[in-house]
Amino acid sequence: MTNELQVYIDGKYYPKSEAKISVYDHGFLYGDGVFEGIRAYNGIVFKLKEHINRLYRSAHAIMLNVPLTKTELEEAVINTLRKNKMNDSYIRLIVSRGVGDLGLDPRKCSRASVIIIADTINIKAGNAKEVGITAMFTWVRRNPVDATTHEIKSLNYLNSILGKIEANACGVDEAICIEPNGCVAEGIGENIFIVKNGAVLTPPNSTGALDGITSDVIIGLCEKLNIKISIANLTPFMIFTADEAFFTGTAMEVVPIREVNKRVIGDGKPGPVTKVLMDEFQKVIANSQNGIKI
Ligand code: PXG
Repeated sequence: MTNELQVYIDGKYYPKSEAKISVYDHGFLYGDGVFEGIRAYNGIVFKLKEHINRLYRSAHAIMLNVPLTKTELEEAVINTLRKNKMNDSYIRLIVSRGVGDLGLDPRKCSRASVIIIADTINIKAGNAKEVGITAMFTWVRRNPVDATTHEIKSLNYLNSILGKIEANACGVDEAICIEPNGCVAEGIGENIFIVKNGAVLTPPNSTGALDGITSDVIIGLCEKLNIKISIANLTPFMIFTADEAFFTGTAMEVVPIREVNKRVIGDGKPGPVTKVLMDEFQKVIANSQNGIKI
């Protein structure tokens, strides 16, 4: 069993088959906790500080005390990768409210738990980057900003899962989520962008979309490359009639969208601006300097 993945739970490592948390953990009982999905490429954890900062913002919003400092958390992520001898990985960092009783009151949970899973990244996307994926607007509205907004990366992802169930049932690759006012928010675990007349547009976080780390890189790249970039409310009509559309996220990176609710986007092929941004994103990964070598 020496080759088993080692999972970090509260300062100790457990083989994957023995890495367990209590059924009384409020993360399990109520989705009460926060998480991050992080990638390591060739020995560097991509945007680790940004992910840890976002985790802390999510925790702050739900009044969850992370039991480690940001530096300790960074070290714990790096050490988990070292322990597993992993240079390329998909890392799941979780801070759960911890063990309480069966009531909702988080005061019963005396200590939050930190869990770090460093797994291999399994890109099932096939040739999605070359041909694009299909998407659909789902009937499931995004969690409103005055509810369990997706600005908080909480353990409560049922909203996204409902979107995915709908996409699966319709034979479509990914769901796009609309916020309660009717504007487009994001994918189920990706931010969304369109290109219209050479300009790039993406919705504001006030639609309840997550402040994506990949999307921040893309916005920065547009600025660097002198591509006009606007943060603007997007309607479903604007998506249908876009010249190009794409998703961004840690897991899928940048992926073109070729069809939305059976409307072909542009000419149905990855467009020129999308292609430039996909290439430039790969360069950012390759030149990534802000990581600690694993
Ligand atoms: N919006 C939401 C709601 C997300 O959960 C993104 C956007 C993209 O953000 P980043 O920072 O990754 O560019 C996410 C990302 C997966 C997966 O395996 C992805 C996410 C969560 C759970 C699973 O694709 N989050």
